[in-house]
This record gives sequence, structure tokens and C-alpha cells, in this order.
Amino acid sequence: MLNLISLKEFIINTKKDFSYPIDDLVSILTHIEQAAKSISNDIRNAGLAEHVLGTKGSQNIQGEEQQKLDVIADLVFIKAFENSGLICGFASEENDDFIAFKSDAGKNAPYIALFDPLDGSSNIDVNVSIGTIFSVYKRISPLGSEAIIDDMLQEGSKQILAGYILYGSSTMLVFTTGNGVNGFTLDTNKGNFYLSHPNMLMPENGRLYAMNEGNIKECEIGLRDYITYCQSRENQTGMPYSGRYVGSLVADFHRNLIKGGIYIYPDVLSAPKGKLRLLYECNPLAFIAEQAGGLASTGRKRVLEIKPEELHQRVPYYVGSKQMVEKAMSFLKN
Ligand code: FBP
Repeated sequence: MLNLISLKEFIINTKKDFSYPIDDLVSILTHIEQAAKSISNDIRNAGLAEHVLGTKGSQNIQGEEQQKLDVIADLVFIKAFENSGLICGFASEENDDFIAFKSDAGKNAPYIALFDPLDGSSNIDVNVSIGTIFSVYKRISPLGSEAIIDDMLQEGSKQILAGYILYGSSTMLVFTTGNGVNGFTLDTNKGNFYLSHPNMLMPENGRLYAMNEGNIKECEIGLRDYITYCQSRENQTGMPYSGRYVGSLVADFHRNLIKGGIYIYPDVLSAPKGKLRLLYECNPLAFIAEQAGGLASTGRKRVLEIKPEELHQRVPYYVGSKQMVEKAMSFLKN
């Protein structure tokens, strides 16, 4: 019988690595674990539950059709933290503005949380893997006051915790606190996450690339040349790379974290600043990528160094194996 290490045991065993009160990390991740189980359950029964599948009939601030599960997942995380005494402010892709928790517990809470409650939601109705992406920062506004916008607009390099939940063939939780990356799998019988992927390292190089090539004609020449290079025999393998694009960032990222690869969502005519959100998608996965030995860039700048200017800011995104991101950037430079 495998000696399974639960999420809580793991955190306590590695507490020396976390520079904030360990009980805070245990509580924050326990809230995320509970929320993940509830959302995973909704997703796995989605086909049988009318209130879960399909669109909500509303749009988020980005003008995107909201799926019912987008809104359900968003509310599950807000409810998880509003009276936790841990999080003073919450922002997510699904809400126009950030939420400052106004209770005393909220105003005296030391951290803020940023969420993409359900990423890849356009894949829900077709039963393809989707995910949740999260990120936690220390607040910069004084304890006892309401959270302010500056608490939300911190550089990604200031994250103290970031992770994702993958609702795939199994439900996994992968996170970093700045001391490596570890993956946990949900035991649906016991209802707990157990350590299944200790000390995850992204292979330095790979042969998988993920990009919506339907946009290729709208991309800058350097990127078109890089994709041509991926499809040629000039690369390190002497064989064309394989294209793998699920259309769910978390699923594509997770595959590249394990097997090596690159995910690209550039700026294109339909998304002149890129499609992915800096705060909810790019920064948390950039923190994980770098902690696992990979890289995350806009094509020209390290993502974690960007000073955010607005809540729903988008950036071009190149993330994955170190040598593949460097290669792609070298083509953009040329
Ligand atoms: P959402 O967070 O709104 O789902 O958007 C992000 C995303 O769905 C990513 O998961 C995915 O990689 C990408 O957009 C797919 O975009 P496209 O359909 O343009 O290829």
C-alpha cells in the first residue's frame, strides 16, 4: 500500500519553506481543496444536472458569454473566503470589479486572492478537461482597512502562493509557494488530495507545441517563422514537433509541465493585446513555470516583472520549457 501524504501533512512537513504563518497556508489551501471537490463534483455530474450545463445568458466584463459553471465556480470561491479571516480582497475573471470583504474578519485579513474560477470553460459542454487558476499575495493596504485596487495590481513576482486545479481524467491540484512545485491527486473515495507528483520539474526542452493555428495568418512574421521551425526537421529532434492544443490553458500547461513543450497565445487581430489575463491566468502559471525550471514571457518581457495597470489586463503569452521559450523569443527578435 502506497504511503499517501495528504495535502495538510505535506504543508506541515514543508513549513520551513513558507515565510508566512503556516496555519494561513494550511487554511487557504484547505478552503481551495474543499471548493475544488465541490466544483469537481459539479463538473463530473454536469450532464445530469440542468443547472450546470450551458450558458448563463450573461457576459463578463470581457464580453465573453458566461457558462453557468463559470458563475457557480466563482461563487464557490467567494463563499470559501468571504468570512475566512484570511482574504481581504477577491478578484476574478468573472467579476467586473474586485470585491473588498467588508466584515471585520475581511478588513483584518492579511492576503488577497485572484482567480480564474473556470478556465477553458468553452470546453465544459464537450467534456474536455478544464481548470481553476489561483494566486495569493500579501496585501499592501493597512490591516483593518478595506482592500484597495493597489492590493490587486501587484507584480507577479510578489505572489506568495499560486496554483491550478485540473479537472481532467483525475482531479489534480498543483501549486508553488516559491519553493518548487508539487502536484496532488484527489482520492474521490476518501475525498482528500494526496501527494502524487512531488517536486515537479519541467523538461528543459520538448517537442510539443500548443497554439491556436487558426490565428497563424494574423501573427507577426517572427512567430510564423518559429512555427515553421517547429514543423521542420531543423529542430533538436530532427523531426517535426507535434501540435497539441486542447483549447484549455490549464490542460495544455499541465501536459507541457510533465512532458516538456510550449504554449503560445500571441497578440492577434482579434486580440491585439493577447487573449489571456495577466492577473488570473498568466502570472500564476508563470510562477509555477519558473519554479519548475521553465519560462514565461510576453515574447519580449518576463511576465512576472510586469506592473499590472488594470484588473482585466491581457498580455501575449509564451510559456513552457526554457529552451523552447528562448528559441521562440529568438525568432521574434530576428
Ligand atoms: P477562458 O478563461 O475565458 O476560458 O479563456 C481562456 C482560454 O479558454 C484558454 O483556456 C485557452 O487556451 C484559450 O482561451 C482558447 O482560446 P481560443 O479558443 O481562441 O483558441
